[in-house]
Amino acid sequence: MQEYNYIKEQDNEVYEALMGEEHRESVGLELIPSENYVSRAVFEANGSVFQNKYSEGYPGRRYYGGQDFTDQVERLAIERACELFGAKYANVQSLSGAPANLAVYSALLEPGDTVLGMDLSHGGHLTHGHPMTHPAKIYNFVTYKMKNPDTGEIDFEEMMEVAKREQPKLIIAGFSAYARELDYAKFVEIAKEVGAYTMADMCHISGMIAGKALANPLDAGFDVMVTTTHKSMRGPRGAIILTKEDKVIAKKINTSVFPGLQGGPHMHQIAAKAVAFKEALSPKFQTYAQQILKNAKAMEAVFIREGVRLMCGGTDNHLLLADLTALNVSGVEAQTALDECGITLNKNSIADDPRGPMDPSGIRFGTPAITTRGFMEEECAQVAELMIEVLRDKDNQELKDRVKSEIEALCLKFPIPTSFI
Ligand code: DSN
Repeated sequence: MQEYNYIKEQDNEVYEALMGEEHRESVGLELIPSENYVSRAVFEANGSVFQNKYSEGYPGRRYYGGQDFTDQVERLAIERACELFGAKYANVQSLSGAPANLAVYSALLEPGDTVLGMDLSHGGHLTHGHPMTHPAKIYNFVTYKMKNPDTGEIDFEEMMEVAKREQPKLIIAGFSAYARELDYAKFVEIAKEVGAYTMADMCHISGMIAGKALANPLDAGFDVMVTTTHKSMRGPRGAIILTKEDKVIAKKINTSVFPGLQGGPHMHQIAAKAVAFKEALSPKFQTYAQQILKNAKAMEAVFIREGVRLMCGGTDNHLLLADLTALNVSGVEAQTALDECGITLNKNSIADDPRGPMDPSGIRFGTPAITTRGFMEEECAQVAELMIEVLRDKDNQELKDRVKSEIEALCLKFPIPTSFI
């Protein structure tokens, strides 16, 4: 457990909240597929002296003095990000996923331009055009869907038709609730046909791309790739934007991030990204990335065996989406019951969900965080079995108490690691 001696001494209220969260994370399982645990080295960099510095601009071209070490650490982050993903250019200043996506839109589009992205209800992300977002007020978003939610097959014929009709300037591949590998070459083919840029929003799966366990969209010819750094990458909260080799696009993106959308970069976060990227470059990270996928398959096997409907028919990546309609449990009820047992996941809409987004039919869960803890297929299957037991009898307090004890025992056996090496 982390010591917070200075906070303890001067701010008891925050100290209590910190202790509460430390305890919650140590005795419960994190199955939200976008969450993870960072090493102490990443923590240290994120809480470091770089927090104190303003560094508007880019290495070698800053507006303020005193930049010897900010330049050093930002260059390290850039070099390592490029090496990880086979890119020539990287912007490592973007604060998180939503601003990173907006930075790419602002770099490549004019207000009113059309963007083609995956429908939110079929797995796309809020920032790919949900009407409540600011980008949706600036750009015209149109969507593509899965042809068959039970296999996850994307309807590329429809996508081509929509692209020809709507003439998008940008086509997005990427998702936050979709469980199959994407055929990136197909996206590039359609984009070429209509003269659109391609952007891969790989926030969820970048850890597995970095770890060579999943395909890299930059290798298939994507213009730009965006990813957060705190999900399967096991880095600090933040994002990066990568360009394979087009200098003009990379320059537009840098200008769009600063001064277009942001002021001083968060240098402590950039230092922590550099530390995380070094970890991700190690062979151990490749083993981790492979294990995330094996663990998701182990959970998939249990859900399929028990007859629970999985969207996409299963998973090729780190996440699973279960439709609980047949179990007569809503996503909210499932989330609440499992939370009581120390299993944290999120309610989630299923494709064309008949229920609303705040009370959807499904749950979304995944394996990056439990794999960081050291879980293998056996433990993941055990967790899936416990989940299904609870879902089938969600009001049984005795059962939930027993499951909670079993989860706590697993957590004790697999404590959150402090060191990456
Ligand atoms: N909130 C993240 C997720 O859970 O997918 C993405 O923004």
